Formats: sequence, C-alpha cells, structure tokens
Amino acid sequence: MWMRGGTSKGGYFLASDLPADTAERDAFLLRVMGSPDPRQIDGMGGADPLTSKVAVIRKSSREGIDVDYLFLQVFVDQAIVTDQQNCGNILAGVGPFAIERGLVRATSDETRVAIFMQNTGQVAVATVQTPGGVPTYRGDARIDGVPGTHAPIPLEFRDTAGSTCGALLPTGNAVDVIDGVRCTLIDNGMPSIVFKAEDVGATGYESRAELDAANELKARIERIRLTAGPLMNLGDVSKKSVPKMMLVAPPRSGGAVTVRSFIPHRAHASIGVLGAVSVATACLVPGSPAAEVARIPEGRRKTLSVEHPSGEMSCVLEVDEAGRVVTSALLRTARKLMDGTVFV
Ligand code: NQM
Repeated sequence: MWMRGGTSKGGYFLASDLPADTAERDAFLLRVMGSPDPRQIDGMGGADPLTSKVAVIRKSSREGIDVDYLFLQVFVDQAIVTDQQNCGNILAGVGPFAIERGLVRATSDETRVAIFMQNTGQVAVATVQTPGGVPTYRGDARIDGVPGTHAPIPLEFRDTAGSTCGALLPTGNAVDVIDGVRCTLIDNGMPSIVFKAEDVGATGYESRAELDAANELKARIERIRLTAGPLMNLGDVSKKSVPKMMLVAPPRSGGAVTVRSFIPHRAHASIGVLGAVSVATACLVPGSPAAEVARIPEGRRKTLSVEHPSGEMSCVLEVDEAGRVVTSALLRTARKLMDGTVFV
C-alpha cells in the first residue's frame, strides 16, 4: 500500500510479503524505489528522501502492543537501505494500515493502536478515526506541509529519550564545541545535533532550496556531523541517515523556536516528527544554544510550536518536577493513496 504519512510518503508492506533475508529484502526495496538514481525514474520513489521511505509491519507478540513497525530509509542516489533511524511521519500511516490489513480490529469510532517501533525499541500510540469500524482519511485536521484537511491522527510517545544514543545527552553535556560551533548532541527519539544557525553563517529562515544550494554550509555541517557521530555512540555515520542537523534561530511567527534541518544531506521541507520532539527538548536544556534562542511556555505541560520552512509543528511536551521531558504528543494526518501490486 502506498500512503502519505504526515509530510512523508512511502510503501507500507506486511513483513510476511517481504523476503526474510535482509540483503534480499534490501535489494528488493531498492528495485521498488528505483534506487540508486537521483531521479528514481525506474521506481516508485519520488527522488527525495522524504518520499523514499518504507514501513514494514507485523502483528506484535508483545504484551499490550498491537503491531511492530520497522522503518527503512531507502537512499535515493546510493544503494543503501538503513534501519538506523525511526520515522514519526511514516508512523502516522501505520495505525490505519494495520486496521486496513486486518492486523488490528477497529473498536469504535476511534481506535487506539499501540505500535512498537522496532528501530528504537519504543512504543507510540496512534489514535485512528474509524467510523463504522473502517479507517477514514477525511476530516478537518490540518498540518503544515500538506495541502487540505484530513482525519486527525494524534501520536503519543513515551520513553523516547536516548532511543538510539543510549542517553538523552549522550556526551552528558548540554554543550559540546565541535569545529568551533557550540552544539547540543541530543536524542529524544531522533539523534540530532542542535546549534544556532548564526554560528554556521546562516539565518535559520532560509528556504529549502536556498539551503540545498549552500554547498559551503553543507560541507561545514557534514564535518560537524562526522565528528559528532562517534561521540553520540553512533560510530562512523558517513553512510547513516543520523544524526540530523538542526539549525535553530529565534521564532518569528509566535512559536517557540525556528528550525532548518538537514536529514542529513538534504534540507527538510518541514521537519521530522521525532526530530521536532528532539529540538523542542533541546530548548528545555538549560544553557543550550536552543534554550538561548527559544521562547518557552510556562507549566508542566507545554505546547512548543516549532517553526519550519513550510509552517510549524506543535509538540506537546510534559515535563516532570526536574524539568525532564517524560511524554510528547503531536498531531499528524495520513492518507491511503494506492493499494496494489508493485513490479520489480
Ligand atoms: O523525525 C525525516 C520525516 C523524517 C523523519 C527525516 C521523521 C521523524 O519527516 O520522526 O518523521 O528526518 O529523515 O519523515
């Protein structure tokens, strides 16, 4: 099934429909997407990392969990399929897909689907609109980066701190200076490097096209990324899609912070879901570059509007007495686009 999940798009497969052998599976998915090729002309991919994504879903045998979800990023111009990151946008389609395929039974007009995210070993709960027991994609919810309105799919996350790096702040520091730039190395669901846009000669308000054309800037932040990878317990990240690079600046539209992200080599058209959660969390780390530019609402339950190139993403963060983020929630939408046979 081909679906839009949040601001991403990709193929959703039952695990049982894919080769069990990882190398065979990856070769198959490269053929499906038409990679490696910058245009992905011979496949389903959209010549963009945001539309070259795969969800692999199976019924879960875990207590209290409905389905297991493995996310795979199929590189566009390299023959790489990686499970080294999660994807909260593609996650938005997992609940409806699981109901459509009969892995989960709709319970009432709304069905909560508990999803184990295999990439990071954490749980997300998606609430899917299921009037009459059938998922609907129509509704009034709007998310920036997607035209029109659709049925709301709220996503809740718990225990995402240190999802891949082992700790929220894998170096134990709020700030590490790398290549002369003050950075926060953080992982609240997505390994991310957060630094002030102005510290790398950017404004933080550039368009995606401007950032993609900024070759000197991209080379500089890639140097930072390659140095930071091992410090974040990620090893050599030259062929990995994490950590993501997050350039922050003061908000301009009444939000909490402005972000331009690289994922990691192309600029994001908006921002990733867990990427946004990780940046919002960095804004709450005292002494961090993000905290210096952010405007943080009061209270234990905070809605941080993260401004990005095509609008904003509101992250609802709940903090404990010590100010640590314990849960996060976001609104996404998804849409079933096509259900059929893909030929390889
Ligand atoms: O951060 C893009 C996306 C993502 C990932 C990326 C995502 C997340 O927008 O949870 O959703 O960072 O590669 O789909």
